[in-house]
Amino acid sequence: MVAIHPSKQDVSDKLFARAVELIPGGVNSPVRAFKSVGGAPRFIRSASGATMTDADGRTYIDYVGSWGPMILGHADEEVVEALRDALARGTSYGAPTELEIEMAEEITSAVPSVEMVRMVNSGTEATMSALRLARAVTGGTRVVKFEGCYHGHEDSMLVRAGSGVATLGLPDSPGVPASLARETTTVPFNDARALQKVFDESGEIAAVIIEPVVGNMGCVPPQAGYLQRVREITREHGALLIFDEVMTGFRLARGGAQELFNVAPDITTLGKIIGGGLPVGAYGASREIMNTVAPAGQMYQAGTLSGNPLAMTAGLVTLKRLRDKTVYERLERSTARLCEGMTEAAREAGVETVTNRVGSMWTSFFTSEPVTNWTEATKSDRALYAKFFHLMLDEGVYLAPSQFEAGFVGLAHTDELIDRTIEAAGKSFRSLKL
Ligand code: KE4
Repeated sequence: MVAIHPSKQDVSDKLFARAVELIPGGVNSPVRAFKSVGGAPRFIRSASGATMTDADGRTYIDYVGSWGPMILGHADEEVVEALRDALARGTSYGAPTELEIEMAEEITSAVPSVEMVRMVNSGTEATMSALRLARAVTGGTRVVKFEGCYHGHEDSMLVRAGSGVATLGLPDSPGVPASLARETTTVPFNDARALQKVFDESGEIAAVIIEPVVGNMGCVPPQAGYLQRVREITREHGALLIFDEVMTGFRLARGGAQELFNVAPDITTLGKIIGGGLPVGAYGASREIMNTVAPAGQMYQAGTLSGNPLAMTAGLVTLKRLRDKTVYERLERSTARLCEGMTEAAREAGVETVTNRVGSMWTSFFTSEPVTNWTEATKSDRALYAKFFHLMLDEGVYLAPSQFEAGFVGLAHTDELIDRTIEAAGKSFRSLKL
């Protein structure tokens, strides 16, 4: 595979100039705009396996993977074939299908704590519904989230830590009512005492929502025993524990982070991988909790395209391929190889990095200190990351366009591609020191 590097990115630049006239910021999701790394985004024309090709004909080894879904690789033959067949039967019925039962069987057989599941169309819908469900079941209104964790763009979650961390939340976006933001408390990740303090000081808490392995401040694993402690505290106080596994579900293990760390949440949210790259989300829990959801129960949630046959088709092919447990051993080995190689390349070049990894999720932080929470993550040198990002892009490697995102390795990342990435990283780290 030879990276083609026309002198400039003419076509992408021209497309971006057109896009910004018609789409806010020229993109349909903010992180795609390269704002935190600078420069104009590459417009992608096609992708296959572990690579993507942009509108200027440049091909990149892709470590974003559509932010997680593409664990099999892009345009997987089996997925494409199954979608081709499904298309001929129509694209959406607005009526139940057997595919949705198969998806529910796949999820409930894989995810230990989920006995029943509802399909939705995005991770945001999944977490929004899970929070409403927790409030419906407990009767409480207050929810707790963690600094640096992202759960989609619904109002209750667009809240930053108020003054004095464990106090009332403040809106983190215009349009979020202060009255609603006050119902969300934010505490540091990997600090069980801070969570305990919230319960000691606050009244009825409906839910604690957490990314069990954080991807959205960059990859930050839970410290030993932390998730077990969060489980104990929530159980002691009758608050529901929501594991937001939109990113970690079927990524870290077939049963997600809850299988890996052997901690059973009350509600699980899923997305990304379960749709094989098509729009999808899901939330699941025990029968008792899920029978609260309409039309079985009173908590209302709905969606025109929920359980869409194309998303179910792509998702089912993907999840069935992940039944092979050796998949996760392969991803563990290849991602360890990548991270060890990049860490060594940085060390040899005299660039300070700290790499966090769990399975095939990873982030290299440009810092010399451990990164175990948001405060420590923000100590990373973002300007240096931005330079590294563009040097790697010029070397034909597409990393996450933000220091505060996780990278993903998929089954299509061969040893040859990983070695090319390590070689590109060596050149890029050395260029940083010039
Ligand atoms: P969506 O609504 O974007 O499908 O899912 C929201 C969401 C919920 N929970 C977790 C743990 C997530 O990581 C996400 C979305 N992840 C981001 C990547 N950091 C999606 C990329 C984007 O926003 O464009």
